[in-house]
Amino acid sequence: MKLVNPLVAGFNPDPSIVLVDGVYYLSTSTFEYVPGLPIYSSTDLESFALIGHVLTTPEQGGLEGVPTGLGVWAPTIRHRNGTFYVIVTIAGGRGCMLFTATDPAGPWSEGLLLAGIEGIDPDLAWDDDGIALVTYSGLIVSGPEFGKHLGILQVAVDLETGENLEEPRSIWSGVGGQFPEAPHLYMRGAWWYLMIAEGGTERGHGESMARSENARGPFVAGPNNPFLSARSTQRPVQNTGHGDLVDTPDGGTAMILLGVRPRGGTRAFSALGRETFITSVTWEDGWPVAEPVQLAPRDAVSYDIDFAEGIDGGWMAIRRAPASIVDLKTTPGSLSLEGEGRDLDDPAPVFLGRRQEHQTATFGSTLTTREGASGGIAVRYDEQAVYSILASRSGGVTTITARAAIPTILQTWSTETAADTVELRIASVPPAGAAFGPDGMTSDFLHLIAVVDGEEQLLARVDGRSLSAEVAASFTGRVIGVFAVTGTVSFAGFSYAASND
Ligand code: 6LW
Repeated sequence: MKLVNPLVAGFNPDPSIVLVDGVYYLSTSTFEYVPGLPIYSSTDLESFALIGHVLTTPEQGGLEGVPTGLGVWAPTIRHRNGTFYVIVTIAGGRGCMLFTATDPAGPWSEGLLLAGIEGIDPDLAWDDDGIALVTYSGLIVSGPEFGKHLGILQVAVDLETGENLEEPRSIWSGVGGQFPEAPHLYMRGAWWYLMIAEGGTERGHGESMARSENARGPFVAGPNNPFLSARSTQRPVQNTGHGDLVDTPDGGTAMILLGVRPRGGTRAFSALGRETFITSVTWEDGWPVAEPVQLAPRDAVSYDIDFAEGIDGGWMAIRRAPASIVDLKTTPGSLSLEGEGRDLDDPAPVFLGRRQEHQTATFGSTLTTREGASGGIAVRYDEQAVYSILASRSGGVTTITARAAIPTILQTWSTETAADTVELRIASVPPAGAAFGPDGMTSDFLHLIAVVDGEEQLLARVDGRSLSAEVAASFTGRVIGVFAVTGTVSFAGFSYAASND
C-alpha cells in the first residue's frame, strides 16, 4: 500500500480514525478555532477530503473564552450500532465532551458533558458486555491542581447520563516517559490492547503498547516499548506519536499519528506545527512492530479562491464562528470584513484563516480599504506570534505596514500609496544559507510583500522560526488569512501557491 506523508498536511495534531463500511473518518485537534474538530474522509487511506466538523459554533465547545493553548484537545472518533461518537477534552471550555452523529458529515449533537472525567485525551471503547469504558490521561487541566498528572486512568461511563459508573482506576502508565497520554483501547483477537503515547509531544514522543485478556486489565507491557519513536534519529519526520490504529484496505494495520517536519541547521523548527502522518504496523508474536514514518508528500496544489463561490469549510475564525464575521454582500464577489476595533493580538479578532499546508507557500489577497478602514493579511500561530501586513486608509492615503509580532516584541515597516486597492502577499521561503549560518538555522523566512501601483515591494524579510511549533509553543500551527481592524475591508479572492521545496 502506498503511504502518503503528511497524510493530512498543516496544523492537524492528535489524529484519531475509524473505519466504517469501507470508509475512513479522521478527526484532529483545533484548540481555539471554529469550526472545530474537522472530519476528513477517505476510501483508500491516501486521499482525504474535509466533509464537515463536529463543532460548528463556539457555544458547542464553550470556546468563546478558552485560553490560548487550551481549547479542543485530542478527539477519539469511534462508531457503534449506527452511531458515530467523538469524545474529546475541551480544556478551559466545556470539559470532557461526547458528541454523536448518524452522519459523520454532520450535524453532530450539542454534546454531553462527562463531568466525572478529569483529564485529557479520552478514548471510548465498549467491553465484552457492551459497557462503555473511557480510558484517558489523568492530566488535570483546570482548577487548583492544574498540571498534576495521575497517569492513564479508566472508568466505566453511562453514555446516556454522562455519569461515571465507578471510581476511575489507574491501569498502566507506560515505561517511564513523561506525559503518558493519548490512550486507545482495542480488542484484537483474544487480547485487549492499550496503546499510549509517552515522552511528551516534542522530540521524545513515542508510542507504547500493553495488553490484557480483559478490557479493564491488568495490562502487561510489550517487549519493545516505545515501539515507535523518532527520538534521537535524523529522520525528517520528528515528534512521532499520539497514534491510533486502523485496518488498511489490503487487510494490514496502519497507525495514523502526529509528527512535525523540522528544518534548519539543527533540524529544530517546524513551521506548520503538528501534522497527521501514517505508517504501517505489522504484528510479531502478538505485538506491534511499526515502520519509521517516511516523508512522501503528495504533489503540491496551488489554488485561487473566488469569494463569489462562497466560503468553504477550510476557513476558520478564532473563538467565534466564521458566519459571525463573513459578509459576501457588501461588495459582491468579494469577502468583506467589518472591523471591530480589535487587532490580531485580541483573543477574538475579525480574522478568517485556513491552514498553511506546505513549507514553501505564498498566499495573498487584493484588498480595498474604504476611508477610515484598516485590515490586511496575516500568518498566525496565536495572538502573540503573528506576522501581518496592515493597510490603513486615512485622508486619501493608504499606509501599508508590515508587522512582525512575537511575544513582547513588535517590529514594523511601512510604506504609503494614494491607491485604495493594494495587493498583499506573504511568502514562506525555505532557508537558503549554509547549514550552520544564520540563514540556514531556521525553518523559513517570511517575505512580507506589497504590490503598490503595479510595483512589488519587499517590505520585510523576517525569520520564520518564531512561528514554529518549537518556538511559539502554543499547540496550534500556522493559519493564514485575512483580517479587518476598523471599518469595512473587501478582499477580492485569496490565492495560495505552494511547492514541495
Ligand atoms: C494533547 C496531548 C498533548 O491533548 O498535547 O502533549 C495535547 N500532548 O496528547 C494537545 O495537542
